[in-house]
Amino acid sequence: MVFTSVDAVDTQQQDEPGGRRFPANFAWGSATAAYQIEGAVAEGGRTPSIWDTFSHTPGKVAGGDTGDVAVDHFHRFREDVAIMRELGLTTYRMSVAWPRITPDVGPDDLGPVNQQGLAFYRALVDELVAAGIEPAVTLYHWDLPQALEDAGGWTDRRTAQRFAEYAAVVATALAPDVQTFITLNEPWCSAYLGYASGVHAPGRQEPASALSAVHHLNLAHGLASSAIRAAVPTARVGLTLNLAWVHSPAGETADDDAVRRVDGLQNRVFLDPVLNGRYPADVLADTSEVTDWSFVLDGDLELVHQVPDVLGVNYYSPTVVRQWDGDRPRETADGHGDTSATPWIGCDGVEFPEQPGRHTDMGWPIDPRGLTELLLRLHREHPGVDLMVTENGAAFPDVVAADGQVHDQDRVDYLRDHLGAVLDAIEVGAPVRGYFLWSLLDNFEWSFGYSKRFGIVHIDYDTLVRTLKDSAHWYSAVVKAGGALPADG
Ligand code: GCO
Repeated sequence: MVFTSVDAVDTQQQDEPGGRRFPANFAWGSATAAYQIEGAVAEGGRTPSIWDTFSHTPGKVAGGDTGDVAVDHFHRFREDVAIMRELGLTTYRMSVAWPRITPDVGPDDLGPVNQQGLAFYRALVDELVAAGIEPAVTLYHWDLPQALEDAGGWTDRRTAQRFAEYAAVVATALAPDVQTFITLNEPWCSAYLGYASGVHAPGRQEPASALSAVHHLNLAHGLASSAIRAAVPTARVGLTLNLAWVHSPAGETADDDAVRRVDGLQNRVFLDPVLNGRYPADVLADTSEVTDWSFVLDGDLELVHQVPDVLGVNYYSPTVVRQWDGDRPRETADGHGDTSATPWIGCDGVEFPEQPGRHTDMGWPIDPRGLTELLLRLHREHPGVDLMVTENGAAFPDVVAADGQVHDQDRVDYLRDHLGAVLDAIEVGAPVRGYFLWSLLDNFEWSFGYSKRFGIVHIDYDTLVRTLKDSAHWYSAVVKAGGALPADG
């Protein structure tokens, strides 16, 4: 299948006139997530997730938006697959909504498997395969069944055990058409935004709970990896992390401690246990006033230590930090929303300064170098682990122009520059196997609701009409040219 067939980088292929080219068999896709696009929240036997509860809580999501209808992908998936086929995409990263599969799950019992829920994903996978598009399935993109949150959510290790059982059910049902199963998407967000800053579901502001969630999410990855490998020995198991390229504006040694703390909390607290079977000692020390980490039980690290066959990297923006001098108001431009509670546990001396230069509609600075740096770091520190860019993209305030088109040149520029950054990493040996653009469609952008547009396909939220943006045409041209990157926009 496409993810496994890139053996070596053929640097001879870079001699396109004025341009550069990706390796043959590089996987070209787009990514979405269930709650952000499906809608139909009460259909097909689905029960509520934490995002249903959160989005229906006044004041949590911009504009009072919810995922009740989203972009109605549940009913329009054939149209959406047809768009991907027209674009020439070779792969698609989608997620499965856990409450569709085991709607009656409780902390001690997975409950019956909902065949209607499985049938929806089966039909979607069949449609993709018929279109020549290889699905990669994320098992957890944040829609935890509400009943599990009511019993403690990710602060309770039983959630990790039930997750592993659910993962095996999905893998068994969708293999062999699906060969790549990504356990978790961005556990950083689930833990810190969900349980510390509270800007994401379930909206708790409890730092100790957030660190407990970090461990139980790591445990969930480990247990689910083992369960999937036992159920489907041929499966490729992945893990997607939103890793950060952390650096200080001037590279001053005075900022080294700030860089170390943020790198620990964002990157190493996930990478080290999963890839090396241990927690970083400095992170345990940095957070010792918040928790003694006694939720890590004997034997847990052996369970967590499941090296993924493919490590997914989600990259949008660099993370620039500085040591705060304590004399002036601390800058908090970390790109994760304003809140009275910080997601940065144990980072009291750190500030996140505003960045000069171009920003996306999320207010995120644009700097493609971070993507190259991240891929090279992973290659250097964890050689032998295949990499994929499982998300990369940008929000801009797109409008349909008088000619009926969406001229999103900002997004084209962003994509061209970031694909160039991926190529920079590949050319010096990073084993990057594919790229998934975030996102195929405009969609429910979590606490920002529908106010931020990440799609290469525009959605009219009144009519749900889909319109290909200029960026969709541009990306399609790159894919259809076999990964030839034009020198200009
Ligand atoms: C995340 C998620 C996506 C987002 C995207 C843009 O990173 O938050 O994986 O669901 O929509 O990243 O913020």
